[in-house]
Amino acid sequence: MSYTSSPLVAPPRDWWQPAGRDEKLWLGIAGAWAVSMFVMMVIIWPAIGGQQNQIHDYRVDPSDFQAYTASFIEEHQTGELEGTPVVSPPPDTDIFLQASQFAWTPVLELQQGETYRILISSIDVQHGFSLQPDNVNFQVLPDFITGLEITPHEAGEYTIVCNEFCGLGHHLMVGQIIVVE
Ligand SMILES: [Cu+2]
Repeated sequence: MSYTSSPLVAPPRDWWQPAGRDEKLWLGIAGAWAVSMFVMMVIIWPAIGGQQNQIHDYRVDPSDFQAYTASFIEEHQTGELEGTPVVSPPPDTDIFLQASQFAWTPVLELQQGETYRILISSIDVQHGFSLQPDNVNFQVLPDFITGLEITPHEAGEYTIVCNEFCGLGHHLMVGQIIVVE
């Protein structure tokens, strides 16, 4: 009785033999695929379809950021939505969006077709900015501002969800951007 195909028997020790033809072929395909994905990520995607967000990063003290957001709200508040201030800023001002456990402050009301610069930061722990139903995603960290340049092309209500687990109320952390015509 032969046991050569049993998993208990070590396979023949021939790993030092030169790679076979099909092995070389698969390595070649995998290598070419990796290079083409890299080229797509760095060159094709940003160039075609505008899928790369314009992001500028700055350092900030969380308590300063909180103060900037408060004075921004004071200056441009136009209403309130379920306890959160609604702000309608002109396009040429710096817009502040503050992430905290467990809220996005304020609700932003923006004009369709205008270009805005939104400065986003956290005043406590790490959060994640995810704009629904559009596919805009990035991390929001205390001490750093993420400056996002956006031009909303379609009117409607957009939801911001936190996609980085930030504590017990994480699932309640929902904000809003309203785009009006
Ligand atoms: Cu969060």
